Amino acid sequence: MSNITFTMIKPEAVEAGNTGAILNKIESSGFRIVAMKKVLLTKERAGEFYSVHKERPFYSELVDYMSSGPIIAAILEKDNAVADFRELIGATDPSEAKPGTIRYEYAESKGKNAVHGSDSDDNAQIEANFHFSQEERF
Ligand code: DAT
Ligand code: MG
Repeated sequence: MSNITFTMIKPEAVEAGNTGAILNKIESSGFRIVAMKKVLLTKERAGEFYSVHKERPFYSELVDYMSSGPIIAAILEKDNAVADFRELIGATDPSEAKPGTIRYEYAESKGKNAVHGSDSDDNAQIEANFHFSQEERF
């Protein structure tokens, strides 16, 4: 059965002009773009999105970074979308990401790691709903 995941292309990758290359990799890996937009998150919105991490030491750095420039937010559809997308993006720390993964190719550091990917089907739904209404999905 086809299901969804949620992704963001993060500020450093958008700023570096890697949006097209990353979207090409996503589509050529079999993901269908259901919804997509470019958006500048306020600190408040970024903080809400990452609220599960609010007790972690890197939380304020993460919120500052994710609100520092525009991101591309998208809902992606594929069989086994969540797990397959985590495989495509690679490890959180790009120095541990496998060659060929998006983070291996485009991430700058563990914090500035080019892309977000949902970690479960439940979180994919929550994150997709955070950014998109039903009317924005095709
Ligand atoms: P992932 O994005 O691979 O799911 P995560 O959910 O553990 O990783 O963390 C969310 C984001 O927070 C991650 O993409 C980058 C940032 N981050 C995680 N660990 C970090 C650390 N030790 N130092 C700085 N930023 C970190
Ligand atoms: Mg995560």
